[in-house]
Amino acid sequence: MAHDYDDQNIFAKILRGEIPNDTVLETEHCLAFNDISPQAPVHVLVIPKGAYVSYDHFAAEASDAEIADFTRAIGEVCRIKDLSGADAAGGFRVISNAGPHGSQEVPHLHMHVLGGRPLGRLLD
Ligand code: IU
Repeated sequence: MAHDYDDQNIFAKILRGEIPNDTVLETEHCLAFNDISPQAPVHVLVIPKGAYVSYDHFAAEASDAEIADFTRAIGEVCRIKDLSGADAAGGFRVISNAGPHGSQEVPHLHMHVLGGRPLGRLLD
């Protein structure tokens, strides 16, 4: 994937404080906020503060500290939103779209954390 970062994308503006967001969690290297158009009762986006377009870009260029923080932030969102239970109401999906085939709309890496309803099977 091309990794040219457009610093005018909407999440860059959110990170610069130019546009408000509904924050769920902020860490040293990440921000998590409620999706503006939720596809499930819980729909949180977790983004790194660094300028990464997609997961492959991030995995190649981010520091170990950024990667650890991002990974833990996603888990923390699951805990905050009470998605981690093994009962019938528990469970979640973490997904990241990349590029044209992935239908990525915002060119700043984001993980969707979805839950709060049965999500169906993603892959058959
Ligand atoms: P995608 O994976 O790039 O397709 O997802 C982009 C998400 O960003 C999508 O779920 C939008 O609802 C969400 N979003 C947002 O939360 N706030 C915004 O201002 C904009 C998009 I534009």
